[in-house]
Amino acid sequence: MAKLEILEVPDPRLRTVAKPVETFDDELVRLVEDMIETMYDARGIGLAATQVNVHRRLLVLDVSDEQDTPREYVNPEILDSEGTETCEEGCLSVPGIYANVTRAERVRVRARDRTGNVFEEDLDGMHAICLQHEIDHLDGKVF
Ligand code: GNR
Ligand code: NI
Repeated sequence: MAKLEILEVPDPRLRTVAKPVETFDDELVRLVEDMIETMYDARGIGLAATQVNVHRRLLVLDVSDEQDTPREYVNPEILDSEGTETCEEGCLSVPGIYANVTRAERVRVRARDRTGNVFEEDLDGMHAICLQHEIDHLDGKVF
């Protein structure tokens, strides 16, 4: 596994809109593993591929207290969302800055894992907030 460099503002590469992952190969498996390692090393609860200068639609997150439950979402799509919630968010690409962001409180997401298996989940709390934060990165947005 390898730790990847995290881009920081005002790097214009953070504004790139990521394209779908089309090939589920060993290189993708390695990228997912490296992103999980990079997220833990940086003490983040999520990381989007955009932040490591890979402009493909995948993200990892781990909102567990023990930081032992990494999750991966390849080509995530929000199918449905409900409610609103405002949270003070941080971002590894914007060190030292915290901003109040309002997002959906609950989301239903469809995505694939590193092997291409499709799954759907209903998320709430930090899990929902973090997923939406990471999808913003894939769309070239930084809070
Ligand atoms: O580590 C992170 N913490 C965080 C806190 C509140 C809302 C969102 C986040 S995501 C952030 C890691 C990051 O920058 N992911 O892109
Ligand atoms: Ni971020």
